[in-house]
Amino acid sequence: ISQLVDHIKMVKRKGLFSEYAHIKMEAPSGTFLESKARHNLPKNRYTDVLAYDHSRVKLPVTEDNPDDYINANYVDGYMQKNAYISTQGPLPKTFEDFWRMVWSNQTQVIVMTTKTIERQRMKCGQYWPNEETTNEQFEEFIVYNNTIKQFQDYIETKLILHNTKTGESRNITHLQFVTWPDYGIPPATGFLNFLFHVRQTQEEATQNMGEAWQGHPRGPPIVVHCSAGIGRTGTFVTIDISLRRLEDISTVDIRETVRRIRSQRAFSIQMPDQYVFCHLAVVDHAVREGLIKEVEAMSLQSDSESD
Ligand code: PTR
Ligand code: PTR
Repeated sequence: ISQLVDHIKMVKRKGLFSEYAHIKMEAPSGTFLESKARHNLPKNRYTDVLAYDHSRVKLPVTEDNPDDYINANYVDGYMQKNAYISTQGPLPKTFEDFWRMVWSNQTQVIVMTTKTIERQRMKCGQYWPNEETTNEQFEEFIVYNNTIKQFQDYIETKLILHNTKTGESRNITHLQFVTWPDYGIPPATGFLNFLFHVRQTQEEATQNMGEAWQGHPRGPPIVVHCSAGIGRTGTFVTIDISLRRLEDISTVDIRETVRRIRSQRAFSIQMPDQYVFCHLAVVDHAVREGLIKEVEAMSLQSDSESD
């Protein structure tokens, strides 16, 4: 049976490719004026990956930092406004901005789906101290690395973010998935384990916040980034939203989910294979949880096909 499922998945792939091609053809639904402003250009990792004005994250303005721009957008989750912040891999020039964003959004969990260096190219700056018991200062913030724990496909680092201006410290969990090539797709099982680890961490962190958090019960925005903050980040967010919906009302609508995400973080999901992977991951999860049998998994695949 599993060979048959694989075969059918292969055949369906063509339909999903064309569905994705249609989504990709849609024109952007907003402007990128701040991203394109001359003084902000050096803050973009890629000249062609910009942040919509209408959903961009604005940094708190202070006398030392009069500028509110960072290449990051709020993205809604399943029945949850601003569940995520999708952003590019920080540049040395934007490390401080990144930590200001984490602080001002009360973020507790950072999801990183890239390695800092891939194929000998810098994909993301080393914006956190990556050795246990070391620390690093970024303007008014000191970041301490408390512990590092290795898992098969990812690394969990417990950080403390100290704000020297207010004297407060917060626990931040940094979860880095390390087996996902850019423009490619990750191992499904490893990816799902990672996603559920992220959720568990966010849940615990939100509980621990107690009164300090007054927003949605699922907590403050999770910061998600890869290199550009669109391909792998978009895939992560799509699957998380789709699984929430599946758990709640037993359906998925991956096409609409991707379109909605793209209306907040432009260009989310970069490769046809990533779009297909969203479907495969949902099916894998559903089979694993006994929500559907393998035979039904096939019809789920065909439901999500368009033409
Ligand atoms: N201009 C860049 C390039 O293609 O090199 C844009 C880019 C880079 C787009 C990486 C997507 C990328 O993948 P991800 O969003 O997964 O880091
Ligand atoms: N270097 C990127 C790429 O080739 O994928 C540049 C790029 C980024 C091109 C986004 C197009 C993009 O938009 P869309 O995903 O809507 O095609």
